[in-house]
Amino acid sequence: MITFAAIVLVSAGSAGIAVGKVIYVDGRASGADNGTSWADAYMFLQDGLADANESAKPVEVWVGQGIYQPDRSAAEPNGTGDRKATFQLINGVTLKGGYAGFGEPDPNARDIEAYETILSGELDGNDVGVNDPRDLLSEPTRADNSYHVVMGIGTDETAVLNGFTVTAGNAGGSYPNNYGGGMRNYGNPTLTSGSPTLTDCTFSGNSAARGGAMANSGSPTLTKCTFNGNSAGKGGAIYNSGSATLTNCTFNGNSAGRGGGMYNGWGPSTLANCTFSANTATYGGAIFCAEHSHPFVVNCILWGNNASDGPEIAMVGIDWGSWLSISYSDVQGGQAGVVCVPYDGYPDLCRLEWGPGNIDADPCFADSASSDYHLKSEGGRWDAVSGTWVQDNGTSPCIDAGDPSSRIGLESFPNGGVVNMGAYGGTAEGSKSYFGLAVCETVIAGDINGDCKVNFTDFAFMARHWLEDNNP
Ligand SMILES: [Ca+2]
Ligand SMILES: [Ca+2]
Ligand SMILES: [Ca+2]
Repeated sequence: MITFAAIVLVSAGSAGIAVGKVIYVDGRASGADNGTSWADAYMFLQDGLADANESAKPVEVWVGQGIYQPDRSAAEPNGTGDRKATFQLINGVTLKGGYAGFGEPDPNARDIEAYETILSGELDGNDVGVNDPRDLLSEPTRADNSYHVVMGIGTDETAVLNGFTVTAGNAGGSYPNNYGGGMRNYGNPTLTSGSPTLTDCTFSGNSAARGGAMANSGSPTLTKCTFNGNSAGKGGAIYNSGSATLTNCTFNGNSAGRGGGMYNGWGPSTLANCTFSANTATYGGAIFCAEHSHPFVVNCILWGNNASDGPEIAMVGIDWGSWLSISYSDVQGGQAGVVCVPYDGYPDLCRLEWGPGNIDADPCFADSASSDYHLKSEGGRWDAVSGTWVQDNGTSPCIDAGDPSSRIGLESFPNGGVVNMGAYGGTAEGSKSYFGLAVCETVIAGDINGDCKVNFTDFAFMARHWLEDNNP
C-alpha cells in the first residue's frame, strides 16, 4: 500500500499541482457563457466567482486581459452602479489574471503586464484623472465608484489573487465603507480572519479614509505586489491593524496624512525586502507606527520619501507605545531621521529597535524617475525594458547587505552569498554582486559568494548555514 501511495503521488506530481476545475472568464468571449473554455468563457468575473463558489475546491479562475467591474454580471451587463458590489475572494479558489485569452493565437499565454487584467471600481466610466493622488478621494467623478473593489473578508490563505491590477476604488463615506479602497481584508466573528494570499498584484489610483489601496485586520500574505499612486488619510497604500506579511513589495507615489506608504495600527506586521520611495505624508512618508503597532522590517529600502515630520518613519509617542523593529535596511537619514510624534498628555515613548545592519546610503536605484527600483551594479542589473542584464557605472551599497541569515532565494550568481536589500532581493531579478573584477567565466565549486576565489569567506558562509534544510 505504501508503494502504491507513493506512485499515486508521483503521478499527481508529474501532472503538476492538483488544479481541480478551471473556470474561464473573458469579457470578449461570445460563446455559451458557461466558463468551460476560452470560447465559452463567462463574460463577467462575478459569474465566474459564483460558479467557483458552488464548485468542489480547489478551483482556478483564469481571467483574460481586460477590465472587470464588480457591479456587472450576465444578469446586469450594464452594471447596477452599486458602490457596495465587490469581488469577494473565496477559500480554495485561485484567481489568475494576465491571460492572453479569447481570440488570441495562444489564449493560455500569460504575461501580467502585456495582458493586463484590471479589476476596476470605476463603474460608470466618467472618472477624471487627478495630478495629485491626494485629490482622489474628493474628486466628484469618483464619488460613485466602488467602496472596495476586492474583499478578502472571512478568507484564509487558500483564497488567492494572482496577477491583477486593482484600481479606482473609492472608500469614502462612513465606517466600514471608508476602509480599503482597493481591497478590504477583515475578519468576521463567524468566519476565519481576512487572510488571503496576493501575488504579483498592482494597486494604483485607489483612495480611502483609511488604507487607500488596502485595509487589513486579518493576516494577508502579499508577495511581489506594487502599490502606486494611492492615497488616504491614514495609510496611503496600506492601513494595517492586523498581522500582514509583505515580501518583495514596492510602494511608490502613495500619499497620506499619516503613513504615505503604510500606517500600522494595532498588531504586528512583517515587511521583508520591500522598497518605499516617493511616498509623501504629513507624518511618516514611508511608514507610520501608531499605538499598539509593531512592524518588523528587514532587508527593506526606505529612500526618497517625504513628510513634514519623519520623511521615512514617524512613530506616535504614547505611554503604551508604538514599537518598530528594523534591521538590515537602508533608511535615508538613519535612526536620527525617525520622528517620535508627541501625543497630548503622554510622555514621548517610541520604542524603536534599531537593529544591526541598517545603513543610510544612496541605494542607487536604476531609474527612480521611471519607478525602476532595481539596484545599479557593475556586476549586472536586470533591465526589464530590454529583458537583459546590463552593467552600470556604479554599484548599490544595498547589494549583499541584507540579513546574512535570510534566504538568497533565486538571486542569480554571483549573488555574494547574501540577500540584497529591497524589492528585488531574493528574486531572479536581484542585482549581481561586484567584486571589482570581471565576473569569472567558470565557477569553482566552493566559491559561494562568486568572487572567483575559494577562501575563508566561503567557508564562513557554509558554516553559517550548516545543516539548514530548505526541503525538510
Ligand atoms: Ca466614477
Ligand atoms: Ca546578493
Ligand atoms: Ca569566494
